Amino acid sequence: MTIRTKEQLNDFVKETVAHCPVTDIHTHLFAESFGDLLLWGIDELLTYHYLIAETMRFRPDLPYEQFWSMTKQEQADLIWQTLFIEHSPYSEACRGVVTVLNRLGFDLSKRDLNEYRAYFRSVTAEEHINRIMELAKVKTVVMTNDPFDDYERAQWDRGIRQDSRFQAALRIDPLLNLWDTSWSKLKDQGYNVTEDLNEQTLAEIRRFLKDWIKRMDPLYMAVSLPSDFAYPEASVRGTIIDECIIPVTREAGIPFAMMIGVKRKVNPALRDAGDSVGKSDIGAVERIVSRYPDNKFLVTMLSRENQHELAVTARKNRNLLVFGCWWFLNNPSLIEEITRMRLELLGGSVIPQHSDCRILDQLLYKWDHSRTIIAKVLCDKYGDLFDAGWRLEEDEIRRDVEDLSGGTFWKFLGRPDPALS
Ligand code: REL
Ligand code: ZN
Repeated sequence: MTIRTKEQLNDFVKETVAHCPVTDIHTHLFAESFGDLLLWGIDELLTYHYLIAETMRFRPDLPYEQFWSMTKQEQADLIWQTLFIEHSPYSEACRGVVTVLNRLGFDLSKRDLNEYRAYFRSVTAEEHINRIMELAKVKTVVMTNDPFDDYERAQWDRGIRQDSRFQAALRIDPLLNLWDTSWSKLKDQGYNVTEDLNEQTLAEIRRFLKDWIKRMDPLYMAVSLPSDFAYPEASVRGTIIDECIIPVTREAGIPFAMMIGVKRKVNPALRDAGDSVGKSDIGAVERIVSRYPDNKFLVTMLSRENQHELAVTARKNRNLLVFGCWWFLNNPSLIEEITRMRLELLGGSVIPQHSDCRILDQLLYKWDHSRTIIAKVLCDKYGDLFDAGWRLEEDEIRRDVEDLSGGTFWKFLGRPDPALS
């Protein structure tokens, strides 16, 4: 049906974006079969590292070690008291908790953590996964799977029960960022490597990657990279990228996902909350994607300053797919600015958002909040077309929204969307 008025247009866009099932291409969530790796519930929500960082700002006299020595429930109580009772929870991470509690139907006027806790104790992980994914309208999530993590490796060794809603991504940070300690972990896994990157070691790294690709069937191979990431580079990282990552991902037909711009552990006492951001050199991205036109690259960058040049670089290289507003960019003001700019430069050949959820329940807020902004930007873009005399069919809008919600991702991978089969 053709859309005839601006009002009709806005209503239809909002409705379509709000209800379109999404593929969440980067999360830290896990299928139930991974056991304790799957985090959910109120105490996990409150002890999200974003909220730990915010709490510590209001508690200058609390020694970090004292916080870490508390039980999870005590930490959650302190965070709730500090960020939700003594202050209003309008930071994006705090607002997220409020959205989740509201979407789960809790009485927010009571602000009673124990009542929320009782609910979470009363449901099983399986029930909760089904409920959250349905409410959030997320059909597929991509996990972050780390073959260097002993607990996770043990789960793969036991044999994972498949749940096609949870797809794997092979994460290899230790290989590229911490070779001086990770080479011995490869050795422990039976690969004949030495710290020196000789031909045999490089061949064994390739064997390691191929074995894990076979085992996990990942949608892509991923790494987070520091803000001073350089390419090409005569370094351990540069060598492993050229000699191992590039040929192995090309042969497997999977993208190499680079998440660039993190400064790890600027405040180690904050643990996971102690990482920060730095501006990166877009030249490194330009050089790697243009040097390997037969490889596919998924790229997200952490600093606001890199966003425009990243979108321009994607215009020049069709093997580069830009994704998400990562971490410190996942705030309404920045999502709006970045999404607007990307749609203007790239049309629908972009993945506007991923959630980065660490806790299952967060799917509710991360996607609710992002959908509202994506719809707002789309209304403006379609509205401009409307003013210029272009009349859209409902089916055309539906198609575009499906692409932005995951269709573009699956086409880039060259794989069918498992949720559609
Ligand atoms: O995948 C990553 O490297 C990051 O997204 C995480 O390290 C980070 O802690 C995450 O929670 C950010 O949202
Ligand atoms: Zn992440």
